[in-house]
Amino acid sequence: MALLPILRFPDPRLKKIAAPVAKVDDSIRKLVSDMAETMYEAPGIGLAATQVNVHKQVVVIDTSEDKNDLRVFINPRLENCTGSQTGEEGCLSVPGIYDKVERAEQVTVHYLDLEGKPRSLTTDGLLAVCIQHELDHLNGTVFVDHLSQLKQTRIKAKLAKQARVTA
Ligand code: K1U
Ligand code: ZN
Repeated sequence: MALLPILRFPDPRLKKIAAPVAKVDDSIRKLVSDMAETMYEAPGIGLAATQVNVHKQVVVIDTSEDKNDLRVFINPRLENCTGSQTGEEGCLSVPGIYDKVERAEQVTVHYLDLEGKPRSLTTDGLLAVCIQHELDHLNGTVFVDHLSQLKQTRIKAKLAKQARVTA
């Protein structure tokens, strides 16, 4: 296993659109393993391959308290997004920034598992939010893109200042 470097907003590589995985093979399983290690170490509750500069449709999520319920979504597709919920989101690519985002309350996601088998999951609450946040990453969208231009400008200035201080 290996820890992978996480791209930081506003890195333009976070805007790339991820390609579908043609075959779920050992290279994809190794990527998933490395992404899971990176997510747990961060720590975070989700990670999209885009964030580690791999532009393939792969997502890992674990919203459990005990960090023992790893979920893997390959080539995920959302369907039947219903209702709405608004909650604070953070992002490992936007460290130290949290803000409210409106999302669907319930979603169904179709995806491939680690054996390449088609699966689907209908869920709500935090897991539904996290799925929507991670699928946004695969489409080149970061949660701050949902905020006002004024907030985005302030966030960019804050992150640039943080980067100068830590340089
Ligand atoms: O995509 C990411 O950068 C991961 C992100 C996922 C997420 C968080 C909140 C709402 C929607 C999606 C994070 O994991 S940020 C860190 C975080 O939320 C967290 C960290 C430690 C413990 C619990 C939560
Ligand atoms: Zn994120």
